[in-house]
Amino acid sequence: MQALQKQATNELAGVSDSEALEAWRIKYLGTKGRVKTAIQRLGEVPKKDKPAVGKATNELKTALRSAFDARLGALGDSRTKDRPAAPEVDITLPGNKPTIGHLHVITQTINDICEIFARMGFTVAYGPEVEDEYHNFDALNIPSHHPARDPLDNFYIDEKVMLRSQTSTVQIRVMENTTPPVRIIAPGRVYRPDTVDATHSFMFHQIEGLYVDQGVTMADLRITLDQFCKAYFGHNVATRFRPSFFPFTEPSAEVDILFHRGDGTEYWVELGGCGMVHPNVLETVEYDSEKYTGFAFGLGIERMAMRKHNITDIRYLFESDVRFLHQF
Ligand code: FA5
Repeated sequence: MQALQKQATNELAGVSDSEALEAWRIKYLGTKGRVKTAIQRLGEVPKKDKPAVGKATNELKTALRSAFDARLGALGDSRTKDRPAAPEVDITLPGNKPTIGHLHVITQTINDICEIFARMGFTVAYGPEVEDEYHNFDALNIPSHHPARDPLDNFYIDEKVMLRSQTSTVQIRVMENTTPPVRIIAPGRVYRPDTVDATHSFMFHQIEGLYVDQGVTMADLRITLDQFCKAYFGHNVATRFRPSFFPFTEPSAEVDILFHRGDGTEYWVELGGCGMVHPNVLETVEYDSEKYTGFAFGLGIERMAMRKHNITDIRYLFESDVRFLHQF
């Protein structure tokens, strides 16, 4: 016992860091350590010597334990004998990088669309999302009895103020402040209490286009939208014009774009409405409708982003699941 104690104490004196101290603890005080072995071997001691040897073993254990605690304190280690070693900080490990965000796919789409129209000479205009009935309806030749004004089909704030249901409002706001020619596009959010499904949302984005000058024709409209679709979707994209009706354009059309399902089948999705600006609208903003003609269009931005990126459900765009959004 004395020899063991001497050896242990000598070794402990040479310990200079917590790693060596831990190795020392395992060697002498660990569950398979020298002290434990000594205790286990008590059985081999003759009966008459047992009390003395037992006592010496206990004293050895206590002595080494307190020598260990003293050394632990001296090394400035915050561990106590009952607590496991605190994890050491490895300052060479790479840190956790903060996630870097990027523009939402809808914002990217708006930027891309604006850039294409900019090349065709269109400048970007903006209008308010909280709008009055005059700009959302009256000035657009939508009479007070028109079903599109139904309170159930719009988000009214009070009798005369609403969240705009279309970006066509910006046509009026721009023409009120500009003498022709006018050539603008107007991207932005619009709101409608539509039932939400794979292609409809209660809040979505449109891009309005307006070109008023002398001699503007429907052929200009057709070629402008065709060129735009080719520039944005690629040269092989199929689009079509369908006759339609809007109070603020005459004649009016709807422009559709071909979508492809995974199983190889195809279907048309309506991208937006368009037409020649109605003379009543031109007169409302005090443009001479005998002298000037113009075209206008309003396209759904989500539908374009979905077609471009093969997104099958509009709701993905607004659920803000970053795993989805990171793909674009
Ligand atoms: C209009 O809003 C007209 N202001 C378009 C227009 C402008 C016509 C200028 C003539 C001249 P419409 O209600 O069809 O038209 O909406 C235009 C497009 O917005 C639709 O073709 C579709 O692409 C998109 N859209 C309409 N409702 C929703 C919805 N609930 N969710 C997502 N996109 C929608």
